[in-house]
Amino acid sequence: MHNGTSLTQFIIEEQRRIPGATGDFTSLLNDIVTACKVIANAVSKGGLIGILGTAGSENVQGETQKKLDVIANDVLVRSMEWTGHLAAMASEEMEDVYRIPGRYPRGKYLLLFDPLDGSSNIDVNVSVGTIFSVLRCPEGVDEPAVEHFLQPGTEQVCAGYAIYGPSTMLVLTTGHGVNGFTLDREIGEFVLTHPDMQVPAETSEFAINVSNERFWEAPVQRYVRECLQGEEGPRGRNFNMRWVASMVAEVHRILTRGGIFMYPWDRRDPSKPGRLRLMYEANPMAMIVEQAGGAASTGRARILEVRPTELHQRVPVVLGSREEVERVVRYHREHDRARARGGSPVEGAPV
Ligand code: AFP
Repeated sequence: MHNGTSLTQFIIEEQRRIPGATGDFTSLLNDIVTACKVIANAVSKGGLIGILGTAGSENVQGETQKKLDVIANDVLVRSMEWTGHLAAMASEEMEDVYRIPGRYPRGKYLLLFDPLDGSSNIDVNVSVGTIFSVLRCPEGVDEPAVEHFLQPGTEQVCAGYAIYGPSTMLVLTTGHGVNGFTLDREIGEFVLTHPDMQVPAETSEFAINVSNERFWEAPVQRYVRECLQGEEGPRGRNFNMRWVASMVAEVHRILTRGGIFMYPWDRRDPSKPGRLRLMYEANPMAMIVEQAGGAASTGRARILEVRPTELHQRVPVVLGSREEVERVVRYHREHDRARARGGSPVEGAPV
């Protein structure tokens, strides 16, 4: 028997603080949590039930789908479509908006998710996760379409992720701080283990895929070069580096012990404004990190204020400890000013 606060209890107590709350949102969250438990179960079985490897298909971004990508997407769709809380869903793994079938009641929320982030890690048994974001469906909209999802991240009602690591955790914000819950498998409940998570303001740890270094813009190259120079460089201290290739794992580490995570724009394919997706990766993670006292930027703009134009839009991401993110933003500003004074523009770079 655990002595802590269960996630169910936590959500209900939060609801009681909101005058006039109907319990609709509470039920929605509980349904998401249940879906994450089902995904956690499948992820933990891995090779035992033959679900490792590729599914033999590609998603809308042209990326090879893993069997577990498809399974996790299906679990979320099937767990959420009948509940009556959603008007529509959108996912990394589905090209179009998923409308709630006519046989089920429609609700007032829109759900976006990356069902299994970091799925390239599944076969090597490294942490993966589910990222989700909840928006309100605009009033009077019966048939939600892409345009109704295209709301800036500041409009998110709630954001969270589940991380399937050595333990399964769920980290959640409804705009009043960030709380982390650990799944107690014996009782099947998430229990509050990390109340009021805070990103330390300063850090000496950075996460970026350095193999892309030659394709980055100058401000990112400058930031990383200075970190690598350690005690002998302008930062005057040594830095450590991590790269899991699973954004959920990187953000979770940053929430736990600080750091900065970057997936900046790069020159490999100038038509792509970044690798990570705005609506179901960058926005929910930006809301969580900001709610925990950190910052999240494209390098040139606050992520949560980016006006989305496409469902599967990509965006450069710099997030984590506030002071480090502000430094990277300053390097971009200085670079852009120098460029405006006559330096040569970087072809294709986002402005
Ligand atoms: P997948 O979900 O397709 O595995 O992508 C993971 C991810 O979107 C993000 O979680 C990682 O930070 C990033 O891609 C890793 O990208 P690289 O393989 O280019 O390092």
